[in-house]
Amino acid sequence: MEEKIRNIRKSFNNEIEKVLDNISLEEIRIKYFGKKSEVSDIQSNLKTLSDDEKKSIGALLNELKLEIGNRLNELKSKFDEELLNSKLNEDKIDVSLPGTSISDGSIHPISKVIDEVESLFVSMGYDVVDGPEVEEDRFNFEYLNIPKGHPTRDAQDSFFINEEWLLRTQTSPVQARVMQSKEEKGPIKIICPGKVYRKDNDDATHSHQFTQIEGLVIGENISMSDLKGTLEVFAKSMFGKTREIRFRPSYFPFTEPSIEVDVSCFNCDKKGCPICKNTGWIEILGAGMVHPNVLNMSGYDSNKYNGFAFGMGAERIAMLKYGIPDVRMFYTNDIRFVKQFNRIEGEFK
Ligand code: 2U9
Repeated sequence: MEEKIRNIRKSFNNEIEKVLDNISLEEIRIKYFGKKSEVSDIQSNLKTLSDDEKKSIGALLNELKLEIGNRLNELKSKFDEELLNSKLNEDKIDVSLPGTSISDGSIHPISKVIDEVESLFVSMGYDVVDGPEVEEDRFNFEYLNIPKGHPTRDAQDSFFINEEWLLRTQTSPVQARVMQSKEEKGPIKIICPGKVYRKDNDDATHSHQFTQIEGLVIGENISMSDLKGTLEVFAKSMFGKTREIRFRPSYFPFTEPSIEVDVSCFNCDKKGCPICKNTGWIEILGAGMVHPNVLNMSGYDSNKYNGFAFGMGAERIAMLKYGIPDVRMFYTNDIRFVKQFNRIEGEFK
């Protein structure tokens, strides 16, 4: 066996001299250290030897293994380094070349409006809530005081999926869900932004899909002046601190009384201009005191609780704020359009 070990050493030393790369190095490693190698053979035959032989042959074998292992590792490091150096030489980097410029992304104007409205209302203690876009008839209509046969259902012309399910026509079902799900009926202060769908023919001012932002406040002794104060803060924050608001009577099934809210024209300050169609005022949203039927249907005692609600189209707010003439511009994915909103930051401040 001693002879065998000597021969292995000899042939390894011969062969290793001829190895020039990692591939042949690996072949040698398998040949000398693999399961079917002579080294492995001797190792497994050690148990057949006498105790003395085991000691001496075992020591020789360990010496050989150490020698071969060290040499293999040495060459592996050498070849790895050579490989790395040749790669570095091939891929020479000219650090003086100008870099590839990465253009800035832009936030879509609708997202900007949502972000601005959200942060304003959050600063006034509101929570932001969202809900499903595929909605049940009862949440989209019934619990909002729009029973089957109500004229509003026709006017809204909805995308029905089947008898019970539709694409929501407003974000109000989100508020209805919050009211219904409250185990202990108590105060609520939420805003709900999201996409809504109506069967409109698309033109400069209509889109079959648009974005609503609605708000709901429920509590005890909430008054119309709470609503007015809240909306005044909103109008000043969105359209400039010298803005005024006015209420006009309106009708929505879910609020009573219902109002439409105008803001004094930010372009002409009520003098009259094409933006306000010479009226000095621009309609920005609808609102009202929550209808007692809506409160009762969601388990609130309308003798104890009341509240206000408001709703706006984010597209309309963005069109006014940024002077966008056509609602379709929001949805045609023209990067040149979106890029313009990199520059505009709080221009009414
Ligand atoms: C609940 C109770 C009341 C939400 C309201 C409006 C008035 C409104 C329109 C503005 C322009 C929709 O985008 S638009 O077409 N919305 O005028 N929305 S009050 O009232 C609610 C909502 C939920 C439970």
